[in-house]
Amino acid sequence: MTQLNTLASDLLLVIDVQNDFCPGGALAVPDGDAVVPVINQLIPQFDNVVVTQDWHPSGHSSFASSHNGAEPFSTTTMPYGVQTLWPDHCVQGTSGAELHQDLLTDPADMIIRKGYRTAIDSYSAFFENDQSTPTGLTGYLRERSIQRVFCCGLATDFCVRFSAEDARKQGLESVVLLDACRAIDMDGSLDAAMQAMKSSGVLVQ
Ligand code: VGL
Ligand code: ZN
Repeated sequence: MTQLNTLASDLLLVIDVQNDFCPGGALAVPDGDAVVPVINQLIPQFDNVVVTQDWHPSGHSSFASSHNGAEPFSTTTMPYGVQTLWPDHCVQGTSGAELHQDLLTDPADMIIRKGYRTAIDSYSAFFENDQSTPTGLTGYLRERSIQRVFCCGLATDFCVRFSAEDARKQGLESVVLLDACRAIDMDGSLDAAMQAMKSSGVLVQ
């Protein structure tokens, strides 16, 4: 079990541990539910815990089904850049959007939802994919005097990656706990994520 020496100014950021990202879900991450017991051991080690929830309206622009003839896992160009198109997932109010039922979320201070604007996807817990629309998490963490963010959850190469990088951009220390993450790993996305996180000063351990 991972035993960390945490400080009162540390935060555990638990990213998108939702049914649709677990085996049997609409956008299943291989072995995704294996993170649940690991994260459940981490939660009691932190004074501050924030959980994120991918939370899309039906017909969201990141869904392949919203683009004529597009296949899931292809890409398109949005006004804010290249966007991967996904199977419909984490639709607001569906069981797929619910957090995994075994995740011990009671100690969480806040559950932050993201990706709820139809026209724009949001991987990061801090900014949507235009890299300028804030979720409000930076202000919340600043007011709570958080200095270091430990990231875990799903998926390593998308929402964990961009959350960890944005934490650095907000002047926070950023750590990714790999054994508490699982990756989608399409087209080399995991290698790319590892490179990008390390070169932006994220501690990957
Ligand atoms: C995610 C793809 C689409 C994630 C969310 O949680 O990593 N990936 N939406
Ligand atoms: Zn999503």
